[in-house]
Amino acid sequence: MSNKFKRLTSIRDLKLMADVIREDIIISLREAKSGHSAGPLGMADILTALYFNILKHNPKKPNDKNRDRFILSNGHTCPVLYATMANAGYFKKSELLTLRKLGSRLQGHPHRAALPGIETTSGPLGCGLSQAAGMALVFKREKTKQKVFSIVSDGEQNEGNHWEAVLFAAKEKLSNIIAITDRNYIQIDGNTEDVMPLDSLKKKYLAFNWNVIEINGNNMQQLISTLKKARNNKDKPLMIIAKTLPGKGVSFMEGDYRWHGKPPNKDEAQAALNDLHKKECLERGDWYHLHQKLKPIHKKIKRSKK
Ligand SMILES: Cc1ncc(C[n+]2csc(CCOP(=O)(O)OP(=O)(O)O)c2C)c(N)n1
Ligand SMILES: [Mg+2]
Repeated sequence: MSNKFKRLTSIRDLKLMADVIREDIIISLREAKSGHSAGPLGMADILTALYFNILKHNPKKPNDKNRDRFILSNGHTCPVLYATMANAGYFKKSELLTLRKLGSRLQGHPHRAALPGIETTSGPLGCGLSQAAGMALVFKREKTKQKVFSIVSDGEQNEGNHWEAVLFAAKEKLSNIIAITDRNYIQIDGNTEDVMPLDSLKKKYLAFNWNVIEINGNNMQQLISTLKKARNNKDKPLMIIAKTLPGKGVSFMEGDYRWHGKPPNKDEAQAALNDLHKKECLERGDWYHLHQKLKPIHKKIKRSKK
């Protein structure tokens, strides 16, 4: 199975898509008036790399037997998953404005049966890697080629059952698991190293008999080259420790754990969008492209104010 959607191959296009996704996260959270800001913004580059370049998937056939699996274990960060899936073509972008509304398919934590393309229901932390390991074991036994990608957060590694899955995957030599830790050093009410120190995560995974790579999870070039190589991972499961900046792109959210579970209000959302646009201008100097991109976004903002 090949990627049946607009696969983005240039780093520049992938970075632009990640910024569109950040904007969509802000707009959907503003509309929902509840939800998580920091983690999703920090993870936008990882999700973009996966859904627009790395994963074998088909948004029009979400149940295709041969698709790679993607498990979002830290379910509270689903605004980034929904924004990515909408941009990839799983559903219309206008549906992003239904985030967390009664009866919406886009609940505050992902609900597998509600939305085609969501592989597992998540929210209770620490469960995703076990689910990924179960899938990976089946694929290994059936000698099929799919990979199981799973994002786990750093805060959720406070959960004991996460480490049971780490032991199990190593025992079964599940080299078809490509796990990614969103290493943003924050959790619900503090910095990870104050609440429950985790470092050195690298040494821990090596001791548990995993392959380990450490990268900057906000560097698109590194993400793409690492994830491409990861498809050839051998002998042991792989943990990519991706250091990310929580709140990435929004100056007043960056690095601040108080934005873990808080949405922007109307003024904050506008300031956040201004920040994201300013960053694009400074980094790329591409005013024309930016201008074109702003039109639909502004339409959406108007709609969400009604
Ligand atoms: C089993 C379980 N315990 C507690 C929670 C409540 N909870 C929700 S998010 C969170 C913090 C997790 O840390 P992390 O995912 O690193 O936060 P982020 O980086 O997204 O700010 C906690 C404790 C939960 N969802 N599941
Ligand atoms: Mg975290």
